[in-house]
Amino acid sequence: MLTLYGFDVSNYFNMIKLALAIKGIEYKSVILYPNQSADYLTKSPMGKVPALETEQGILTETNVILEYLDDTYPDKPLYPGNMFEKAKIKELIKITELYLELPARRCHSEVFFGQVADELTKKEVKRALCKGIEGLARCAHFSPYLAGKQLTAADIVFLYSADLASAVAGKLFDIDLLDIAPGAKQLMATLNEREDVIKIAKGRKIANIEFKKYIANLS
Ligand SMILES: N[C@@H](CCC(=O)N[C@@H](CS)C(=O)NCC(=O)O)C(=O)O
Repeated sequence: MLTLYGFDVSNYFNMIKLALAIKGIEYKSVILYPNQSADYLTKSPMGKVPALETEQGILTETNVILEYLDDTYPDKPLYPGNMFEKAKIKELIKITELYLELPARRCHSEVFFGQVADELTKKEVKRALCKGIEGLARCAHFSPYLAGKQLTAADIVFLYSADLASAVAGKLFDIDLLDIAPGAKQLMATLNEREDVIKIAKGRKIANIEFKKYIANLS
């Protein structure tokens, strides 16, 4: 059986949980925070989560895991069969990660953990997030899903990355990020109504209590 390493507050971990839920794949979870212990580094080279243990070995990097799951469990596909269309899904995922997720992360400490980021960082992040959502708006369809009529892996990544980016933009810059991409808010609402997404959100809320204590003890 597959084993998923990570914790329920992690948006990347939740991307994999949602993919597993959509596909109805059985797995067990080992709850752990990212860490640099010698033991965990043998599993996850950067000490990050998620990591997925398969019968053949361990995989890390969320997009890699999503593709592995789709190739290995083809029921309820998360990528189209057509190679060009598949590449377009990967493009959407890459754009979401590089231009929304990663810039927003630079300000997570201020937005979620109350540690103030410096002004230059905030200026850069504000600019990057606006450019990122504008870029996504240019290549996404939002009809209703990111790439068209079918839910794909790009929607899973959008759901868990754009919500955090949007929280950063709202809290630090008073910008409604999702408003900049017509259709993005509706898609976010549609995804958030799904039972599997609601279940994951409940787990996240509960896990957040312990995670906040863990973070407070670190500082
Ligand atoms: N590129 C990685 C990023 C995963 C990631 O950043 N996970 C966070 C938790 S949400 C983490 O492990 N952070 C700890 C760290 O950056 O050292 C992926 O796609 O899986």
